[in-house]
Amino acid sequence: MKTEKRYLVPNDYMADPSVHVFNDRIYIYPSHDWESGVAENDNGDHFNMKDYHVYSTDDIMNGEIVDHGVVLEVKDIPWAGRQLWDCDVACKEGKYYMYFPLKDKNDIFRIGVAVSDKPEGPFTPQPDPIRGSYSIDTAVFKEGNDYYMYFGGLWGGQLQRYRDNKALECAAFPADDEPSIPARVVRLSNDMLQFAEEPRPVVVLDENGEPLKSGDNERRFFEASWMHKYNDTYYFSYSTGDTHKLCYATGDNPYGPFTYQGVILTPVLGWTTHHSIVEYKDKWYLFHHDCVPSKGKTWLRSLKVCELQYDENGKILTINGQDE
Ligand code: FUB
Repeated sequence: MKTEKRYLVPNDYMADPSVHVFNDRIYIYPSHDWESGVAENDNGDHFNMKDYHVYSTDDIMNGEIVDHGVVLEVKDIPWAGRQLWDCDVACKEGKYYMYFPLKDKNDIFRIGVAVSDKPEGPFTPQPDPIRGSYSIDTAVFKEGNDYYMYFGGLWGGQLQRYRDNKALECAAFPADDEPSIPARVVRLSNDMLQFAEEPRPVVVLDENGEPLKSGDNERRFFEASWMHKYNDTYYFSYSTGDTHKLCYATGDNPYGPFTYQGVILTPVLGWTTHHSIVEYKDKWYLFHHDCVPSKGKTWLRSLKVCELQYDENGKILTINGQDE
């Protein structure tokens, strides 16, 4: 069955949507693609983003999408080098915390925090990145009074440069028959500005209870973590990167382990695929991006949304990434 989709920001290039409901309204926190002229490479240097916009709506499929303008810029972040990649925002006690990956002056990705009194920003950056932070693609999940950040990404996301939260002398990928490099999850401190503990691996198991292997490119984690809860089950979803799928795995707590379940979205036009899943007014939605409007330019991506359906066993029905 063809899935009806909507392009959300037809007049600009936006990617990596992180979406939350704050004060009964949908808030979209995307990356802001632009034609920077940087050549395409496996490090993702062509994703040379320099600011964020925030969008909001109260009618996802048909309503007005309000652009709240520029809410944070590289030039205002004291420790900045380059490249503002996928951010996310969490709300605690009336304050909004934006978590953003950015390369520091040594070209190492760190995770920064910027704070606002409003979900639409603007956001004021903290003077330094989170202590002990590394890699990219933040996604924050609230459970009771606790907030968990999922993060990490391979290749340009630099996750292969770390083991046990320590930087390696040289980047290292496991052999194909060894467990794949996992995403990370960490509980945030009470003030929301630091990690409360050491980040832990997000282990995804296969049907035999074994961690997915590094050579299992069709299923193993690459980047773009997201967490949502449906019927008391925790759904960890992510991109498989070089095989271009959005997949998911389920577990019974925010730390996992999670068991691989299947594909949410088949490959879109473009190289990257990235998403969030959110419930609004009793329906579930998948927000993602593709490169159809830019005719396949991988660094100029456009935001899209469609409804997401579960079967009676809680399995997500696969959506065709090529549906317009
Ligand atoms: O937007 C830059 C990077 O591309 C993101 O951090 C990845 O998830 C991929 O979408």
